[in-house]
Amino acid sequence: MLTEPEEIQQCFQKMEAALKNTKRLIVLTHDNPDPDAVSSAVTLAYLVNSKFKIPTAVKYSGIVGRAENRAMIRVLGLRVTPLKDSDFKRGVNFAVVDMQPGTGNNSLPKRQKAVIIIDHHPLRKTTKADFVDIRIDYGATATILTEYLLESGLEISSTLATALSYGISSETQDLGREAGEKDIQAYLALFPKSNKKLLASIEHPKLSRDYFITLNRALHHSFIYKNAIASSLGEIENPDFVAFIADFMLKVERINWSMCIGRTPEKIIVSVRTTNTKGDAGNFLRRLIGKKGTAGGHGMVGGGQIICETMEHELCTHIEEQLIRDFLIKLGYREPGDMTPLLTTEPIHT
Ligand SMILES: [Mn+2]
Repeated sequence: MLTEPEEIQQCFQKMEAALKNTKRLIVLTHDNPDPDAVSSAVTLAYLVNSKFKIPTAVKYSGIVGRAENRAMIRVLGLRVTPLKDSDFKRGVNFAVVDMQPGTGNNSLPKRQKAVIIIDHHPLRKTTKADFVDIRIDYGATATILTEYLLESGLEISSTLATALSYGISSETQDLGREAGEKDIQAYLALFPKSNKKLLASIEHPKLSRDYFITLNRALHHSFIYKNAIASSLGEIENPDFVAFIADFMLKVERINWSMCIGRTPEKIIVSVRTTNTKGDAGNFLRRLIGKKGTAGGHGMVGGGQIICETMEHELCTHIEEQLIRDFLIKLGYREPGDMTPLLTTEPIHT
């Protein structure tokens, strides 16, 4: 069952109150936004604009790297643009979706408070806004926004329905990962309104040659130890590749835990995935990264980053190797010395 209409109506009232001094609202996603973040942001922007007559814009930092995510923005013609310094003006307020300020995965400056926060990650102690809606039992933030949209009485365009459908399905790996009844119901409600042809073209995009080059590198730099796989990509241009490889390597038979590390000029980026529904990947990664950086996530998905702009190359490499060792130790392996290359030609005995 979806959330009771009365409850959603109360959310609208609180949201309207939170926006009373807002002349213009910028809806900000986390950095390098994924389909859950983008679809949630465009839906919130539409709701606020249509219901409360406040001009809105959707902004992000970082890059949209994954081919599917780029395709989604392109084929649906979604208006999302990079956040600029000039966006910070008097009367302009911020809403954030699919993230919470101070997590390390977003570019909302410390001095800028958000008036609205809508998210499905665990509530942080520091999270404060005039309107906060955090539902950690939801597989996707897009599910929360779908409930809002369904209850708003506004027209649901096929563009929004398609974006939200893809937001939910990609975030939950086709409703298989961390999806609950609400995610399924929201997806079903959107299904008749979504454009299947566009959805298919988003899900099966053309891939750049750079994709194959990085994939090749990932295949050659992936190592297996018992039920765990670790992939080290070195320097990458597209930060999204780290999460993609972490997901992809979980497909290897007998593997239950996957970690991928890559490095941009600014950050070491780490993704952890597990098939263990009680794996608590977000906390797992937070403990793994510790004070070196920031991390978050949910049960089967974790992401983190370590700022490395001013670090020597060797130190970065050392940190990455240490992370892989700690990853295995945290999984309970005492002597994680010999990892087998994924592409070994030797028969593997397990
Ligand atoms: Mn999400």
